[in-house]
Amino acid sequence: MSNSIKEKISNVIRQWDGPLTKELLREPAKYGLGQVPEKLKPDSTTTLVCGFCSTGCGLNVHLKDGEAVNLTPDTQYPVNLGMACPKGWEALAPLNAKDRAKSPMIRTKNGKLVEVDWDSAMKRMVAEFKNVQSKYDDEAVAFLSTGQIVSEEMAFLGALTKFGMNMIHGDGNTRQCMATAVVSYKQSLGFDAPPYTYKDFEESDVIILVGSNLCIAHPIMWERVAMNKHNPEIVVIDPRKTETAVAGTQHYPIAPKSDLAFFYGLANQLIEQGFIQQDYIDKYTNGFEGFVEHVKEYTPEKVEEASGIKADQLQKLVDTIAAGKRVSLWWTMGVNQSHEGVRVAQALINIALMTGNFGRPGTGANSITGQCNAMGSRLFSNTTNLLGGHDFANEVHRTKVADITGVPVDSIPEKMGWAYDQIIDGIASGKIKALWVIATNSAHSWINQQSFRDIIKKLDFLVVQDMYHSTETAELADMILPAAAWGEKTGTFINSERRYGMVKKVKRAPGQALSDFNIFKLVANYWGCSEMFKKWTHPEAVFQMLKACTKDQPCDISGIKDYQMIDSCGGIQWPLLEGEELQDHERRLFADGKFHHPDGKAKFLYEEPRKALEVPCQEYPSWLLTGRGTSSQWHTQTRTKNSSVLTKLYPKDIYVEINAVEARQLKIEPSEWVWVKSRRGKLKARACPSYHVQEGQVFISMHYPECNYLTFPSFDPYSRQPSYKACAVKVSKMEYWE
Ligand SMILES: Nc1nc2c(c(=O)[nH]1)N[C@H]1C(S)=C(S)[C@@H](COP(=O)(O)OP(=O)(O)OC[C@H]3O[C@@H](n4cnc5c(=O)[nH]c(N)nc54)[C@H](O)[C@@H]3O)O[C@H]1N2
Ligand SMILES: Nc1nc2c(c(=O)[nH]1)N[C@H]1C(S)=C(S)[C@@H](COP(=O)(O)OP(=O)(O)OC[C@H]3O[C@@H](n4cnc5c(=O)[nH]c(N)nc54)[C@H](O)[C@@H]3O)O[C@H]1N2
Ligand code: SF4
Ligand SMILES: [Mo]
Repeated sequence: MSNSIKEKISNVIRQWDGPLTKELLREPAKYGLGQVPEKLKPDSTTTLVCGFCSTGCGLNVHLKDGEAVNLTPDTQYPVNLGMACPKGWEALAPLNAKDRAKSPMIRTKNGKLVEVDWDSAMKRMVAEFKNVQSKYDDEAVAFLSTGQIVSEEMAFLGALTKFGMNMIHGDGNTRQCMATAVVSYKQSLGFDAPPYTYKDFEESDVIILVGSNLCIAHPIMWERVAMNKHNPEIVVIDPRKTETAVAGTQHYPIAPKSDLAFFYGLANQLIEQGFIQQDYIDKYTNGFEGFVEHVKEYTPEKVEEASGIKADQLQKLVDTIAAGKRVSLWWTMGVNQSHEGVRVAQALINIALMTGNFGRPGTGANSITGQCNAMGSRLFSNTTNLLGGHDFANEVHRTKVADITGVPVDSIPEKMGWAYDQIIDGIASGKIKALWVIATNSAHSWINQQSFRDIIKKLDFLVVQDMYHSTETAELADMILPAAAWGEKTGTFINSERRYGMVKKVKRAPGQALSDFNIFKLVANYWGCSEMFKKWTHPEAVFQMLKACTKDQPCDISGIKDYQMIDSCGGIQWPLLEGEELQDHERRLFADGKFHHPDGKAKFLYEEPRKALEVPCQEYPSWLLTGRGTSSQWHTQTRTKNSSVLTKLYPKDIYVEINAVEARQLKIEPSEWVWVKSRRGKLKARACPSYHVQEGQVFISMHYPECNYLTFPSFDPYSRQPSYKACAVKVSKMEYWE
């Protein structure tokens, strides 16, 4: 299709997200609501970035009579080169589900949710929130948001709540997911800057995957590994023999939460045996001497004691790294979700730095992101930093953001708000009385679920803004706001390799559902602060402001002209400076060895390992590991359960993987229902005996709502990310009457 037709189509799509004021309520059809959608070019194709995982595949969506009818992976898109996983292929199916929220709903006194119009919903929400703020204080209203809406929406939410509605506390599900990577990069490199490009999967000769089940969690990144022509060693460090470990060339089944001792021991051997790049260390880093001293005590014996990995196996890994010319270390939730995840991630960064595996093709200490726009939330959610990686406490930063966005500088708070767990604690202690939850399903995904549910009852008012009215969290809500979903609205995502990609409206949202962007606009109107947001007219206007916010930051994208440029380039990685020509589709950071600390050097950071707060004991003898189950399931399943294709590809019932020898000892047969109990709760699951989990460990996938009734609430002290993958449980046979 020619570019001019593409441009016309995207212009039409953009019109659908036109300005919205109270007028919308008088003339809904004019704004694409109600019965009369404005038609797209009848039969055409346009490219969108997938709305599930952070890989960010390009999908060609085919329209008929102005509505998306099906899709095919884009063969030209530099990320996926014509491939998609089952979720990508089925991305349109969840939009047509029966349980889509089509109208705002309010819970009546008898506990029933009833449909109301937007006017009543907005009046009620604003009244409840203002009431709480005047009865307690401004901080008594908080929000929980997401890595799964477009950056323009996240930014609007963060600005509206913190600048317009005087909130201080707001966080997102990115805390459950990426907080550890953010903090570790910030402390070590001076900025949250994942350095890699996907081409590095193809260019490495040693790929080390730590706590990352790439084959099912990021299948198209795995396809990029499969395209590697250097016959790479693929090393998997994971307590379980995952799909990725089976497909790799070396597996180190370390004991759960022994990573820190293991990687310090590995570093110690690399240093002792002289496999380091002293000139790189001298030129580009600080603190190496202290690190050498720190790791000295991590002898192979100590490593074996902590991790179960024997000296000769450790040596094999040392030799593999030493022989590698381009070694890359990649990590995901096995590292981030830990009581000491920040230091583990930094242990990986340290190894990459001291072996000179940074900034060159096929190298790096690389955090793989999770959700489609977790990277957007890291820069633009206005939670852990002020828009664009700025600092709330810095007056110059506040002034810059105020000037660009048109909000008064004194409306920008000087302090950062609480983290997710602190917000929940705040509800428990009565400091937070109203909560607005946007595009996350806390009543399934948050840790230690029974406690969460007990606490949430203490709220005076809970608003849930979701594309479905049936989520576990929506079921607890006092009010549901119906949101348009991916494919029904416009904006940008940033993928794992820092690539901006377009999301477009290719379908009309059902009923009265509005894009999150337009919901925020409505709230601003009813709150009485729309004047402050008069520059925030539509997603692309916000994009231009966010772009201006990134100027002179490491994530500077002042060289991206507009949406059209992102669209026609197949996505654009940050940074791209003003005047810089986009010459390469695969750009990595730190080729010049210049890091973002004031002295330009990276830091070696390390600490004594700490024991997990709950470990297996006589009564609860097994570690519970949790995580992704299949490539066809997405998180709390609100979307993937609505595809008849995907539901055929994963087990219907919750299952627990248990070591086959232990299952035999317990006389447990495959598929038999068993109890799994922890100190906090119990669940019934089908037994799945296998040799992929070690003795003394079991695995349950997070996609089933029961899973988090077992998990233990401990948190990394620096990132406050929950440690979802370590608690003590007991598996037992069910009695015949149970
Ligand atoms: N199909 C599918 N894909 C997804 C998602 C999904 O829901 N479904 N979610 C997306 C999101 S948001 C995320 S964050 C990513 C997550 O992607 P991954 O992190 O790859 O997935 P997980 O299964 O959560 O965890 C990875 C591995 O960590 C291991 N692990 C547990 N404890 C430890 C430990 O102490 N040390 C080490 N080294 N490893 C450990 C587990 O055994 C598990 O195999 O996936 C993304 N992709
Ligand atoms: N035990 C255990 N628990 C875990 C994990 C684990 O490994 N183990 N992993 C954690 C991780 S890494 C993550 S990222 C979290 C994920 O946890 P959640 O964020 O709770 O999971 P999702 O199911 O993705 O929830 C997204 C919600 O947003 C809705 N939604 C989708 N699109 C839109 C939209 O455009 N607008 C609006 N308003 N709503 C939308 C969906 O219907 C859904 O209800 O789970 C965490 N929980
Ligand atoms: S790998 Fe991720 S981005 Fe690509 S199609 Fe699958 S879910 Fe979508
Ligand atoms: Mo995640």
